[in-house]
Amino acid sequence: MNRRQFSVAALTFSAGLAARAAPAHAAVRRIRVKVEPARAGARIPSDFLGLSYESGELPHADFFSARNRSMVSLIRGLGPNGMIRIGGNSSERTLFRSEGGRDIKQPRTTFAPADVDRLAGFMDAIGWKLVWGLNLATGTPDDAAREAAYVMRRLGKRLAAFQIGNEPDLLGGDGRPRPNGYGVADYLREWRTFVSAVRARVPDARFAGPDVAARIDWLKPFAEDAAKDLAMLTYHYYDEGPAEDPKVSIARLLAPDPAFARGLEEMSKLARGYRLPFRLIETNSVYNGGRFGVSDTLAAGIWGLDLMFREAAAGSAGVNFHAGRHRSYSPIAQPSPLDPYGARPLYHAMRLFGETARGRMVDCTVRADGINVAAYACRSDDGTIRVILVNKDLRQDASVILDAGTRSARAPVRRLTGRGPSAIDGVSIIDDLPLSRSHNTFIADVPLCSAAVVTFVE
Ligand code: BDP
Repeated sequence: MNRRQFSVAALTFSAGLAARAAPAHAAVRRIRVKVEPARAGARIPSDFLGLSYESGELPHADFFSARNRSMVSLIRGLGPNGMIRIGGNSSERTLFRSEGGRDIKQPRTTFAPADVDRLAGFMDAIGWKLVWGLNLATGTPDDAAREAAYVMRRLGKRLAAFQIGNEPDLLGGDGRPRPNGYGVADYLREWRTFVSAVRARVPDARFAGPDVAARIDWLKPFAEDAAKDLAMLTYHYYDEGPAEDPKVSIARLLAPDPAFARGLEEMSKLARGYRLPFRLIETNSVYNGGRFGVSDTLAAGIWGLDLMFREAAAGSAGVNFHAGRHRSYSPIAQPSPLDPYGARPLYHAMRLFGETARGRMVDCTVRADGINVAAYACRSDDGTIRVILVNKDLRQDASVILDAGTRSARAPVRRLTGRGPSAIDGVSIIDDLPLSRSHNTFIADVPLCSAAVVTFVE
């Protein structure tokens, strides 16, 4: 399976949706949600939230810098713990130029010790952990070892793991850095060489991988061989793409993607089997940088909120949204070069997740025939139950009959909302009137393309 096959699956599915398109804005739909607070699932790690950035950003003096105050304060606004991952396609083209570094033509970006020092200041300012991607495609094991040694020296206390290569399942093919047919066995062979070189200089280095774009089937052979060296298993996911494809749309983004569901189930099963955490270390709505009018809208925020809770419910250790100063899918972006960084709808989704996802996920079932609504619940260690209702439908408002399994009489509501699915500005988290109990249930209205978090304090 590769990216193209992912896209084909999504395409077929949305064609099906169009065929049974309802008239615009049908009536409110009643659905039922039932929470079982005693049936606890996965614990949500405090560093679940994450951002992913290109290594190519490292040489830009104004980016990863403690002086980039607007970005620092937005990241801090997401919570005291989280994970920054540095890697992406550009990590396969960068070279660390320490004293004595090779001067080769191939990598397009070089970065220096001073860039790593500046990043260390930035990381201290935000207080998050770090995952660092090393160049497998165009670098040597020796380059990687020198780079790792310096990164460890400056960022060791924050470093969760190194990764070796970005999306190695896409490395092989015509015009690519590896021959056609490059498979997981080839990758593992190279991976081992890199691990040995890095360990020779950084004996206690920890690794994460394999960072696949789509080949979830690489995970098993990889874990089988590498588990003892791994801090976590990682994979990537983009819902739609490429960005230039005219078919990319909000409707397709919000439609369920069965391939994602299968991948997540597989990851979760495998990680449990190897007793390793797993993390969606790079994701976003539309690959090739995102699509303006889709990736920067309320709909993308709703998509991202749903994705995070699905991952949490499946036992994932976290989600890193891929970002960059001008990319349309970036949760934090700079509207134009001299502006401070600002929050996009996806950022508000991350913030709402951070405020809500406490303790453990608990069982929550939704009966929502014919409407695209998801529901999740978690129970914090003090017993507070929070229910997350995500209406991904573009045509129907939902009226949720909610049985939260608690004795609370009143339940405050917070919403992620805006002026409509394609809203870019004015998307925010708002407090709404509390719900009151009637018999054993609460009724929560969740308009199309919005989300509500209902909190039950016993
Ligand atoms: C991913 C790459 C990342 C890209 C992103 C995209 O890892 O470097 O920036 O796709 O296409 O596959 O937006």
